[in-house]
Amino acid sequence: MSAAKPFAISEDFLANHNARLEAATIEDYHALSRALARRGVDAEKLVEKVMGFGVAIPTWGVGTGGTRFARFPGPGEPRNIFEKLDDCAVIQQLARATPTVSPHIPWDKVDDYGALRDKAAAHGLSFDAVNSNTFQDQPGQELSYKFGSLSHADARVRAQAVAHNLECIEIGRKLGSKALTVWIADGSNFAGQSNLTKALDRYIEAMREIVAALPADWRVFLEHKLYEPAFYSTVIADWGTSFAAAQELGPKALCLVDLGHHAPSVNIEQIVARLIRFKKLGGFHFNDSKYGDDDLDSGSVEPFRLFLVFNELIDAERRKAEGFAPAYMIDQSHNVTDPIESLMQSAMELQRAYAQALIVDREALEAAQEANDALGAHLELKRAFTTDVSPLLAVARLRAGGAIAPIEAYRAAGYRAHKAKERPPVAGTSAGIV
Ligand code: PSV
Ligand code: MN
Repeated sequence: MSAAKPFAISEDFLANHNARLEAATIEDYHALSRALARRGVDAEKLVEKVMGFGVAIPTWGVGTGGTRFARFPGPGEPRNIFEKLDDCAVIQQLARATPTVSPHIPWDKVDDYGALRDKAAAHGLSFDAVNSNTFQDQPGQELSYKFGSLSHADARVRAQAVAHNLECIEIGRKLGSKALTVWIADGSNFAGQSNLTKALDRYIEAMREIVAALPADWRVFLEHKLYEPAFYSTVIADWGTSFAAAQELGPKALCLVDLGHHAPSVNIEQIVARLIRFKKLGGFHFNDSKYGDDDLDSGSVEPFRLFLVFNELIDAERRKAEGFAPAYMIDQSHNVTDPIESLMQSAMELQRAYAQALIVDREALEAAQEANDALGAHLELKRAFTTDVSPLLAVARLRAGGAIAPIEAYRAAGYRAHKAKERPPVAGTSAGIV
């Protein structure tokens, strides 16, 4: 590897790229502002809200992902967490919606977490929830997670899994994080393989130890998932189990909704509304899916569903729902795209859904609901959803110092080609999810 300074997109380059698009963008923004004003919506306030929107990038998302069949690495992939942070910084530089990073331990383990925190800070980034990993065995690990972790029949395996989560909390403290996300792959593949009740009991007991070790200002997010890798039963399979466990575990335990972790056609926005109602919505892993846990890019398959989720979030925000402070994180696997492009596009789709949900006429919606005007209520949502807020998002990015057109700017800058030269692949690089 060359000792030269790693390539970065210069502010001059960005300014020149923006300059060519600025006049048309402002013109479109003014037209949109006028249209919104006729509906009583102040575009300037929306721009401010959009500028305040942030979603965390998953460190594992900047490497090319894969399936259980294969992974096709892309050029110039980051080879370690420091290079991953460089890529996260570009995403934030151009799209201005991702000021935080969600790390995964042990994938992002280093010797010096102070250096990692400093590197992130130098990029203007900070750390969101730390994700633990007891769904894989690590080299040199004493006991295997093949038959489970926090719910394992063997107390020694459970203790090892608890210890890993405590280590994640310690690492998170050093990184300035304030939350731990726990997803377990525990479950069974055969009817009768596992005692369904005892498995959950053991999980809750193990989680109690983790909750007890949380610093006072920390939260733990329980992530449910219907199936995979367990295909007959999963210990934390659905939001009901997650919610009940979080109730037993107390106020620091909240539920995390990964959009791909539900049965097909389940009403995710209603799950979100329920969790808000019970003060147990901790956060999200955003992605999109058509069949299962596809880990496709946010908003790429079902943008209307994403909008409906944000509609519930804005509804809660407006009525100042008690305990409502969800953490927003992306959790995707980029198998066929440049991960940086996918993450910028996803962050912008999330901002889009957020802005569209903000322009719903809530008084008109409520009036229609109260009058049992089913179509009228639906049309209020559709009016917001079909509004093209792109110029508004572009202006928010421009004012925040980002790119009017992030993907075009990224391509024109040749970032990936530079990284391909700087980062020759090394054997054993574990980029992405396989
Ligand atoms: C599991 O499918 C999951 O959604 C969990 O959040 C993991 O931590 C993540 O994917 C990465 O594999
Ligand atoms: Mn997830």
